[in-house]
Amino acid sequence: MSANRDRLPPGQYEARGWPVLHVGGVPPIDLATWRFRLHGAVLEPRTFDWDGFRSLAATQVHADFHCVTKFSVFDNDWGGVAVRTVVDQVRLDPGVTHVTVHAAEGYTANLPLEVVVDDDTLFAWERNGEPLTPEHGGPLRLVVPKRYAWKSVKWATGIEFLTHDRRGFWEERGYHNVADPWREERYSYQETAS
Ligand SMILES: Nc1nc2c(c(=O)[nH]1)N[C@H]1C(S)=C(S)[C@@H](COP(=O)(O)O)O[C@H]1N2
Ligand SMILES: [Mo]
Repeated sequence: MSANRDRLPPGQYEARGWPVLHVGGVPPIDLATWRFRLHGAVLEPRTFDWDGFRSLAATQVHADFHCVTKFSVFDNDWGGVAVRTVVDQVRLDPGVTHVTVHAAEGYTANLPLEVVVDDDTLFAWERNGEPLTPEHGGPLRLVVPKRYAWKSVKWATGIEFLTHDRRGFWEERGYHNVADPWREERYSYQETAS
């Protein structure tokens, strides 16, 4: 299928189905006590409960998904809230350049602010019309189609706004800070000094 080959970033293959991949176990999450925090370099931090978060304007994104371990999953229909919409709920300090997205049990990923608020990024609660299952990051995960999927943080608990870059869980452990699959930015040793 040559049309699909054009959609595969270098070194990737199309997965059958939707693999599950994460470090550690699936964290137990109770929607009654679930919270999502916007904090760090903001005028006033905000905390959402599940109903409050779900009342934000919803959106849909159609996108492929690329894991650094080389599987890609085509044609995901994600439903959730645009990251832009979430970020707009707080007033950022003028110096904000990056974010850390936090997850249950200490997993994190870092992204430049302009990347995390791109048109195709969202906090998703649904894929292909079905609620996200716990093993795929339910109730809420980040989706960043233009980056390797380790940045698509499952079980997201909040955004920390930063005035400098700070490497996340895998970025500290040898993965590339940028992680663009089309440039095959898998490992930190590929990073050029700038
Ligand atoms: N909280 C958390 N999010 C995570 C991970 C993780 O270990 N913990 N693994 C990442 C990796 S490496 C990938 S490939 C995707 C896998 O998502 P999936 O299991 O829904 O396919 O989740 C990402 N998000
Ligand atoms: Mo991954």
